[in-house]
Amino acid sequence: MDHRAPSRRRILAAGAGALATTALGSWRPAFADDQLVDLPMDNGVRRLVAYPEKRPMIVLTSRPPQLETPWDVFNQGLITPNDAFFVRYHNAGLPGPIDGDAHAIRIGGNAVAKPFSITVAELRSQFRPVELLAVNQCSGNSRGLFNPRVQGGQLANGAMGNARWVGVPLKDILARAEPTNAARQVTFDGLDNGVFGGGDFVKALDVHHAMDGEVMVAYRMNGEDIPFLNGFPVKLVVPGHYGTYWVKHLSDIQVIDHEFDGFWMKPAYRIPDNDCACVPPGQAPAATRPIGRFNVRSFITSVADGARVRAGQALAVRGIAFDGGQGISEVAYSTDGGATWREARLGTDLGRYSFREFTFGFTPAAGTHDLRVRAWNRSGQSQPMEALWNPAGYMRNVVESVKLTAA
Ligand SMILES: Nc1nc2c(c(=O)[nH]1)N[C@H]1C(S)=C(S)[C@@H](COP(=O)(O)O)O[C@H]1N2
Ligand SMILES: [Mo]
Repeated sequence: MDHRAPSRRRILAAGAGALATTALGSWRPAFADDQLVDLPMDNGVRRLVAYPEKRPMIVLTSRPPQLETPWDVFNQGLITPNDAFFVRYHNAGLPGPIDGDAHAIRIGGNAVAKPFSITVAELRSQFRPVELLAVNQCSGNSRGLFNPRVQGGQLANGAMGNARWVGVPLKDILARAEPTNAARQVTFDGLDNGVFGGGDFVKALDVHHAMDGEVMVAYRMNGEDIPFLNGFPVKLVVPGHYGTYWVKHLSDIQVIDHEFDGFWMKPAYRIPDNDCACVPPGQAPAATRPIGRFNVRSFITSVADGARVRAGQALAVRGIAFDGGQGISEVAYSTDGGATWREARLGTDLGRYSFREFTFGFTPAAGTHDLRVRAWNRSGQSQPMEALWNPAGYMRNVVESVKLTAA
């Protein structure tokens, strides 16, 4: 059992009780729906709360806000609405109010000839914008489903989303600073801070990745300003790569002549340095590398695990697949627990970084059925039938099982 849609989830009335206030000024949580959701894991009961600019979302932590997208959103369209897009922060020191035009980004470091500072208003007017549909997914998406369990945010499958990003290629911004031959990496820092001054969230990319023309400083998300909790006014978009690199409230970019080894690059956000990025449960990897591109995933979105349907009646089954940027080339489905497979129909190709829709028809006979989907990308990479394990609970991409009963 890998996920349940809301119809199947136990929706429980929440008891009275206030959450701690957040760093969001005078805002207090409003229990508009007074609902709880029960994710398919032990201790999976979470509160649904509507934060600023957000519909009721699954709360993992409230300080800082960490919000998971309710599963039914993924069946409503291939673009994840801004008010339903997941939220992840490491530190509770969120920025105060930000002027979205006057906010400045500094570009410097010991490997540029001409450091400069630019406001978001100038970024919009002085550079040619690009647009891209791309999935953002947390490295720890689905971590709560690991068996054996691992430490860290106990997420189900809702720490992912697909959005249309508009911004300026990082390459064009960096070029203005004239990187020198010594440039090795580029670091990215945002306005949020550790509460006691430590632990500031800083990430790094190799300079040739930063200059690939796809990495973008985005200022629009689905045709609107980026919601505050998703990084207003500017965030780094790193197509095909895990969310950890998508630095929010971006304020400082440095081109440096060495490999950055700040905490959030080392020891955090590293995976076993082998082909499967996995180790036998309970073991520590011999060597690690920074996490990189998404692996292949696919999900049925139109049928909830545990659903009951009419026997003999045709079902139109639908879902989503994505990968780290090769593009999805095939989705296979099974209605007998993986014994036999057939090819699903792929929907319109919205770009190799986007969710891709798939559909198939199925007329269940009376009894229980175990539906599975498995996707491939254009490099022939796919999903494991048995879940892989690593100590940090990253990159889960096992073939999911959705059980339904027809009567
Ligand atoms: N400034 C800042 N940016 C950040 C983080 C953070 O803690 N601070 N967390 C990262 C992680 S781990 C993820 S998964 C994504 C989540 O992006 P979202 O909150 O917009 O969905 O933001 C990334 N960017
Ligand atoms: Mo993340």
